[in-house]
Amino acid sequence: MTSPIETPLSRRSFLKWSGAATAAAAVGGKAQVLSALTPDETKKSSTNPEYRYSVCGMCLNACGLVATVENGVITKLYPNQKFLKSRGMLCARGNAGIQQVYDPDRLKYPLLRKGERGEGKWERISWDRALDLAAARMMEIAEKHTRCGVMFTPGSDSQSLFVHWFAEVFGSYNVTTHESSCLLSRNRAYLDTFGEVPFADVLHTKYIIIAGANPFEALITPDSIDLMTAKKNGCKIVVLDPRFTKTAGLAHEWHPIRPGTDMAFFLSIAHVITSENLYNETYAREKLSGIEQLTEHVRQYSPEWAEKECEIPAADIRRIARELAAAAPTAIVYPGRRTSDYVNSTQIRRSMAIVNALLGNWDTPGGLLAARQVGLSSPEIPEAPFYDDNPEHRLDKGMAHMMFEEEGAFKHMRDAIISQKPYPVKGWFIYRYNPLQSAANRQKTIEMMKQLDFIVTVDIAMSDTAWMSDLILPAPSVLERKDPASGLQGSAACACVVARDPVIPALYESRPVFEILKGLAGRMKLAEYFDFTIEDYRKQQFKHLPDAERAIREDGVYYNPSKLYGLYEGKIYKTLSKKIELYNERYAQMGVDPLPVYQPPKPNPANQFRLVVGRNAYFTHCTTQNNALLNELMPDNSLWMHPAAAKKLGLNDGERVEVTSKAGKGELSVSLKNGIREDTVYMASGFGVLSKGLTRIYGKGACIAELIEDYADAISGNMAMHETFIRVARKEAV
Ligand SMILES: Nc1nc2c(c(=O)[nH]1)N[C@H]1C(S)=C(S)[C@@H](COP(=O)(O)OP(=O)(O)OC[C@H]3O[C@@H](n4cnc5c(=O)[nH]c(N)nc54)[C@H](O)[C@@H]3O)O[C@H]1N2
Ligand SMILES: Nc1nc2c(c(=O)[nH]1)N[C@H]1C(S)=C(S)[C@@H](COP(=O)(O)OP(=O)(O)OC[C@H]3O[C@@H](n4cnc5c(=O)[nH]c(N)nc54)[C@H](O)[C@@H]3O)O[C@H]1N2
Ligand code: SF4
Ligand SMILES: [Mo]
Repeated sequence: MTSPIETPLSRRSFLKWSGAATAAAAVGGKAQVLSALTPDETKKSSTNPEYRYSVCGMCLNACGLVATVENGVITKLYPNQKFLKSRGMLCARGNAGIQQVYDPDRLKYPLLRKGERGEGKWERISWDRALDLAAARMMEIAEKHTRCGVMFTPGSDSQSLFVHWFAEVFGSYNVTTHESSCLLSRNRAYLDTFGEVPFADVLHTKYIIIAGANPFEALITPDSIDLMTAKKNGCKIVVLDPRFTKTAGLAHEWHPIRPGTDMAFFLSIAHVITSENLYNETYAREKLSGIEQLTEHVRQYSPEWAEKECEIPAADIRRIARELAAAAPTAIVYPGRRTSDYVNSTQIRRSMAIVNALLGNWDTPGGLLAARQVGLSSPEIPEAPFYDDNPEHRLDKGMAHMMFEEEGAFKHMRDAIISQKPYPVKGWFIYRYNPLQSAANRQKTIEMMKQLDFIVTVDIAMSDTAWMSDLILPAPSVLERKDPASGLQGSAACACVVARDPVIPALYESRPVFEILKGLAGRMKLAEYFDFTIEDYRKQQFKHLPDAERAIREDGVYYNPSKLYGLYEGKIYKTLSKKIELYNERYAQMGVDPLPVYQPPKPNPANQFRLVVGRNAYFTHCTTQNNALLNELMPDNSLWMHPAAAKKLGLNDGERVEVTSKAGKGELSVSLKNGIREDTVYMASGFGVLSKGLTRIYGKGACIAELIEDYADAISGNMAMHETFIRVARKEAV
């Protein structure tokens, strides 16, 4: 390929689009970092650099990129300017993706545990031996405990679909994903209101309330970038967050809401809108189900009442409700993303969805839009075998009112494995998932692992979960592999298709999970179910998209132009009432509150703080803390605490403290911040690791997963990570 980055853009506009500008913003303006993002290899001159398209895999956003390859080495990653979903951006983590490839800490060979679990003694073994052993151990478990005796946890990755397929043909329904620690309660709430999980048309909106989300640090493309553009175009941004995040910093208004009380705020907004008749009555009659019940229900939730709960002045709530209604339908309550926060998260998000419904913003410019299909076909695959000795249900069945069958709930699955009820599970296949850092209550995950006879992890790094496994299989980075096509519907404005080809061959002995599963299937008499290549698979996916392969070859991305607004004109909603449900019939039938009923959060016990979690722009969950380029920005984590709260405890900035919850403890230093409520503390995730294979961060900071107690949302089973209170004490005093 000739250089797709040599365009007639001026240097200034190139910088804008290259993401250098965005990266600088994302890393808080630490410009020296940008020079660090250029590896030594770039300095070696090459007369003939090659440019290859790929797609960033440093987080789920999958931004298009162009890699330069010189003498077989990747020397730089540029954003793909034709990739509209990320608006031509590559963030700091995306730039640092190069370090993931060449990180000396990378897993290189299959490793078999020698000593006790977690002791860190490993033997390098051949792939043949590794696959023979994994297949034999999984079959042993299947024979003794049925095929459901092996749990599968595929992470967020474009090859995870093969892990799902493998679990199906192997015969286990015990599959759970990271999603039950992420967004399931939001999905539940919007599906149960609109019949769809929507995308927000941030770019065109005029008024947006962002509650429990932080898109200027927790990057979601294109929302994070579009929010800036919308602001320039006059959009008003209101943020509710107990912390003064970067989003709060760029907003017009920040309200440090009392944690866990968002429902009070939104029910009260609904109170003002209904009691002052600020909604479109014709729209309500035609499209909404339950306007009378809602009006009656929210009568009790006045702004004066809500102020006592959420600590946002009644006058502000009333004003915001009126402003919001005046901007409708070009106004949004941002649906949010990670909603693994409270035990009533689905109902909290329902209260936000209901306000969106009152604004009449569904399917209109600057509102909430339905997902568009990008046109990929599902490949034809043989029917999975049926195993008649299997139990009837998945292990976590019925442990929440309305769990998603595909995702289940890791928290509930773990409880069931610990109790070995209703039936025993003894094996675990883990792909690109690190629950020892990402799931609440690390000690419980360790307790669960003690019940298991065989644990195999496929990862690129020695994560804590790999560290505690019996067999580790090294995976290549996304820049080294061929992936099936993925439809990125994550943005209404630019639904597209991507498909990776290797930028360089896989390093060391790493193997993509597809090859691993094929190897296992062959050893388990299941070869016929994996009798295809990724190339074959892709061909079938593109069956009805004749231009896609060429577009991906030429531009690195394929767009399927289709209608953006008005998709629902003349269509019925996929809900029981066939309308947008303010009042949810199905909930009523199941004994769940059909309209969200406010439940106050648990009060802070004396001298304890509510611990909240949240991201920053340098890190992806628990993956990039050990990345040399990003680690430089934040080498460990600290406890955010308000100076007034610290004063009461006699703590100074930077002092070491011990933090204790009912689940566990840790040690780290205190960072005094005016931008956090006095009753709340926060720390970044991914530190306090068990794994000595993460050499830059081992021994640094405290592990938040150790502290968070394991609660779950009652409706979706999504993990509830903001229900924990912690004690903080000076280290010496303990
Ligand atoms: N405390 C706290 N906990 C949280 C959250 C939080 O904000 N704070 N967020 C929650 C949310 S929203 C989510 S989505 C989950 C995410 O939870 P996880 O999915 O467990 O988190 P990741 O950091 O994405 O970890 C995935 C693993 O994939 C590995 N990996 C990275 N790239 C590759 C690759 O190319 N191939 C392979 N095979 N492995 C790779 C990493 O080394 C890591 O071990 O965490 C949840 N838990
Ligand atoms: N840089 C970066 N970007 C990412 C990711 C990443 O790991 N790193 N991960 C991606 C993924 S998988 C996800 S799910 C998304 C997550 O995207 P978001 O959901 O936007 O991210 P969080 O950081 O979890 O934001 C939650 C915010 O809610 C605040 N909060 C806590 N309690 C309350 C409360 O009771 N009420 C209100 N109103 N606010 C509260 C927290 O302080 C925090 O700022 O980000 C995606 N983008
Ligand atoms: S947001 Fe950043 S890390 Fe995520 S895919 Fe895009 S460039 Fe990569
Ligand atoms: Mo997530």
